Amino acid sequence: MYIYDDKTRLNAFLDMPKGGAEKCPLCIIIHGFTGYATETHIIGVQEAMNEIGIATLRVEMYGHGESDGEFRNHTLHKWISNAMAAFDYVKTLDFVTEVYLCGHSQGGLLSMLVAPMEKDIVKLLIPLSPAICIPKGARAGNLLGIPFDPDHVPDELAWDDRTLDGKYIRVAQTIDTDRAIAGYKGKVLIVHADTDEVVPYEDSVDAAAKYADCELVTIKGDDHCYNSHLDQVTAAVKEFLIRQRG
Ligand code: FER
Repeated sequence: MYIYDDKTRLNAFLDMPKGGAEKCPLCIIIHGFTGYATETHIIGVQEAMNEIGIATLRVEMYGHGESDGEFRNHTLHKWISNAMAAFDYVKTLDFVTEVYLCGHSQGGLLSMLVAPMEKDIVKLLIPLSPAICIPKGARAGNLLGIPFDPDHVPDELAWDDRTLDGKYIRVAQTIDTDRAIAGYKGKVLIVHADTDEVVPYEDSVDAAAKYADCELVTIKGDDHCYNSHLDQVTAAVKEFLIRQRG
């Protein structure tokens, strides 16, 4: 199925709880930078939620997966707009009793930024290995291990076989994660591996302490996408959701 953010077509997957349900909560799930909705760790979280009676809406953001847009032109502002379009869609679904928001890495950062914007309806927030380092790195002049002058942002960032327009950096420099954290008073679960090779685990420890009501689950000895212990991630997510629902 597709969700439209004005003329941008976003590819999305709506999955209902196992065994069906007339009315149920729904969790929006967002992938990370260069990611997509059918990655193993995204499907793992989706299936875990469907198992315990929660519908999921996995949405592919601008320039990612089968959605419109070029990767090189994506920015966090476009992703924020895309996520809000997903909220508009969810608000039209009569079967939805409560809305949760979950994202991995850049999608985890996005979930943290959008939660305060939609705080009247986001009942639970679940950032997975959130890439809090992106705004920090954009301001400090280092993203993806590539150094640049943050006061004279380059036209593009190039690595491997990919390029990212400089506007990604210009936008990321403006993102205020602390303000987003302060603006969301609902319950939060952060899950992060302590040996994440891409996004610093310590940023999640700091964020968890700053949130009004946050639990941090540390996955020991795993990588950014939980290739060793995805089962521990899905168990933590399920346990949190079951406990919150009572
Ligand atoms: C970076 C570190 C992490 C970065 C992006 C990420 C663009 C995102 C990772 C992900 O979403 O998986 O320096 O720069």
